[in-house]
Amino acid sequence: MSYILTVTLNPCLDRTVTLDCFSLGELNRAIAERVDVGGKGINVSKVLKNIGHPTVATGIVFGGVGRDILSRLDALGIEHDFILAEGQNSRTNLKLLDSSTGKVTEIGGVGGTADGSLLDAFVQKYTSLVSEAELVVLSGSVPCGVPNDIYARLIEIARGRGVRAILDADGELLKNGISAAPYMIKPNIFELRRLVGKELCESDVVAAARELINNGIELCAVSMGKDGSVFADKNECLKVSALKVAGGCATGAGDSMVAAAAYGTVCGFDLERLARYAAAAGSATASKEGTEVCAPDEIVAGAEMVEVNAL
Ligand code: TA6
Repeated sequence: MSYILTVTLNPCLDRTVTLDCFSLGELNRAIAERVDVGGKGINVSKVLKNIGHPTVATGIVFGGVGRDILSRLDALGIEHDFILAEGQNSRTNLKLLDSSTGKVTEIGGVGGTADGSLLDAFVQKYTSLVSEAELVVLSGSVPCGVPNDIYARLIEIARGRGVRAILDADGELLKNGISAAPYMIKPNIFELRRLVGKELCESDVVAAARELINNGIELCAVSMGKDGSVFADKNECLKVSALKVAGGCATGAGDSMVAAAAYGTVCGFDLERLARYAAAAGSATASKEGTEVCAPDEIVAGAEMVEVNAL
């Protein structure tokens, strides 16, 4: 049976530490702490697993932390096929949640370095896995040593095998990836601002999304947190509201949007249904602790509650 392949070149352990009130430069005592396996592509696979849709996670992991990541994927029942490199460690990302403000301060850890032979081994594995996939999600940052045109290269390999690609990246990785015209991209508002090089009001977001559609992207989604999201294809452009959530940690919300969009794509959803599912998935995950992700019944229920307006 085919599957949605997710690529996480720089997976991580997400350590979320909850504080009463974060005081910079002082001793802060945690009131709660949890560790989740993370990385954008892995978070996408978590949601697809919850939905019950076949998924395989691949990428590169390093050392003992890497083995911990793989054992956590086993515990979640997520099928995976990573390159495991010794001598370094995959990163641990720290998220400090200040419960007095709800704000999360993130500190991205230092991971391993993927030199030429290690990256070649991954590309060889990827080429084999993507040949059997129905769709591929390329997501997140990359380790030191990986060139910033890697996603463009992986998109071309997928296209050569008739497989559509969804890209969720930032900076040069996103810019170079767009040049390979993936099927869909999902920048958040900050990533889109960096891509176009200017501040963006909502009408600017719509114009930027439409410009990307005119340049070969078939579906552009822009996530804007509590301000909702915009979904554009060559026929229409929709603004979707975000559901109000109490508490939780927004980490992984964008990944859940990507997962629901990937699911909607392979299921042949129209734009509105895909957008509703994606927005509901993002809102549901934002209500969870750490990088816990949404459940299918939350997606279906939330999809009926979000507001959709044609722009
Ligand atoms: O979107 C949430 C998340 O996947 C977390 O796991 C967090 O560690 C971060 O994104 C990793 O993103 P990056 O772009 O650094 O690969």
